[in-house]
Amino acid sequence: MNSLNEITEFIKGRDNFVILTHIYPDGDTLGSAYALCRALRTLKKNANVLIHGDLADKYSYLEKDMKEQVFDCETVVTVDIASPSLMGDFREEYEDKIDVCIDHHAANDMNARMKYVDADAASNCENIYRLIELLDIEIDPALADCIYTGICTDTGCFKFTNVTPDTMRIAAKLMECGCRSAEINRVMFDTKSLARINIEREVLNTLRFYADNKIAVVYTTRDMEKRAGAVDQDLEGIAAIPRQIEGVCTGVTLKEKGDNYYRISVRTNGDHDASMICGKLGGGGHFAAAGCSVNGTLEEAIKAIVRACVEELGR
Ligand SMILES: [Mn+2]
Repeated sequence: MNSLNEITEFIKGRDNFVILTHIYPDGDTLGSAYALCRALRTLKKNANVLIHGDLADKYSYLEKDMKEQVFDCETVVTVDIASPSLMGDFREEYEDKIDVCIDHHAANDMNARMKYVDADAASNCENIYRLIELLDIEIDPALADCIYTGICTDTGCFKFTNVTPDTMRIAAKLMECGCRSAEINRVMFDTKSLARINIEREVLNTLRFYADNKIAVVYTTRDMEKRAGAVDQDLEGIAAIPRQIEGVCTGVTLKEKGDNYYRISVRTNGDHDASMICGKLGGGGHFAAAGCSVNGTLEEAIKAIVRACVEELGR
């Protein structure tokens, strides 16, 4: 592990930066990368960001007014990447050439010449903010937007237990620098695709209760997804819906993946062990969130998972 001061000095002496983001890019890896890229360019250095696939529309402001630069790569930086397996398409070319790794995952197992991991940071963008402070760069509104994006998305809009007083202090500084916090919050948290709303409407129609309303079950089928025009991205977080109902201890979501084949997600309120429930059907996961797969008709699958949930409720 290196200090941020050491990394700052190293970066000052280098040029021609390639900044790598993780697969299935989220607001934190993207915000970190574009923030660092903007900062380096402010220092008159060459820098590009590499991402997997196209930048999703809702993140387009991150790269506003930035053009890809042409240069031979000299310095490789990874941001918010916890493990080589998350490097995706970039692994083959860059895995053995990483100069600087900046991250906030406790389990980080990257190999890099210099490494800074602060597992107490709610978002990697908080690390990037500190680095930019040490580089003594003035934070303009576009740069502030990038950093703010990672902080708000990794904290569920400042809602999760990972938020620290420092998280709030940095967010306050970013507001003073002119970040568009309300607009970014709206796009990240209060905006859904029409397909998502359509699938939610159908999902709510499938709602059933068991065990004195303590267990709530919903499901999606391939037909429903087709009618809604929903792709995988639109189904993200659907499993959280049944657990949101007041009084429900265990929320179950079944997703039809093939003929007589269902992927099941279980979310509990923390009093009951979701990994135990899913373990009974050959799955596993965490205490409050777990999953398993079941072969059979929809009704058979529901019966099997509800039985497992009832057993756990009675324990
Ligand atoms: Mn992150």
